[in-house]
Amino acid sequence: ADIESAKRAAAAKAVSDWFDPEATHVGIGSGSTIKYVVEAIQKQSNNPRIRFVPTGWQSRQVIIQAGLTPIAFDSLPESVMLDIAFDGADEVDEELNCIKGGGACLFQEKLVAERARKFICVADYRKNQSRLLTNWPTIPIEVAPIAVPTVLRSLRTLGSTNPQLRTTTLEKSGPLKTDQDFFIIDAPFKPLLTARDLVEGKGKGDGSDGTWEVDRLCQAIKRLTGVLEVGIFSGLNGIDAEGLREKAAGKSV
Ligand code: DER
Repeated sequence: ADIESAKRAAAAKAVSDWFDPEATHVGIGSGSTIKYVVEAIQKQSNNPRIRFVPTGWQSRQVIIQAGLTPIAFDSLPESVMLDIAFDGADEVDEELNCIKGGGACLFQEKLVAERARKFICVADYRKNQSRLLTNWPTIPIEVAPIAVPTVLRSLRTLGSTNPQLRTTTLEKSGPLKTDQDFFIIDAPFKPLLTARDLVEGKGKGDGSDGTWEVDRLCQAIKRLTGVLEVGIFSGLNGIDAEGLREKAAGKSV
């Protein structure tokens, strides 16, 4: 099936299964699949009270262009949790851990995902892999510009073969800047072990034997001085990769 219809099918199912028209705060992620999520929400609800929380400049534009009302993440009172957040992913494993950051929005995406009672990952079948870094080869990492050389060096000691600063090609000479005016490093690693792999003794998962488990690597990178955030989303309970469910249902979306 063509990819756009797969994205649209996953988005339609995610919204029909999970969107509550009585919600007051809904997180909206970044990328291309999220446009179909917003389209489906717009069709289902005309509740003027709902506020949509973006995960960056592009996400805010998608909300505004759909005629929905955005509210800035940092204007939410501390007591407010989002009812739900929808977002895409670059890869999702069997335990619904995600690689995110293909669109360089991972920092605000993680802020919003963690502030939501439920996080729905909308992913077409391409993203559905048994382990992270099977099809998507690198972990996006948001880094303070001044710290790039030292973080590149540290990533090599963690076992990344060839971490690269993300530069745009035609649009702009020099590195890509995030919504926080930081840089992105894309760090390749071998496919990441799941928690079940550790139980089954498939490796230590702490880098000492060349294998890394999802959360251990996320924490090891997060600790590096100069790193703002890491494009590994794990342990977000309530995460539900609609694309996986579509695939599980055997629909060739
Ligand atoms: O950057 C991200 O994590 C995005 O959610 C993104 O990579 C997913 O993009 P897509 O929906 O265009 O595949």
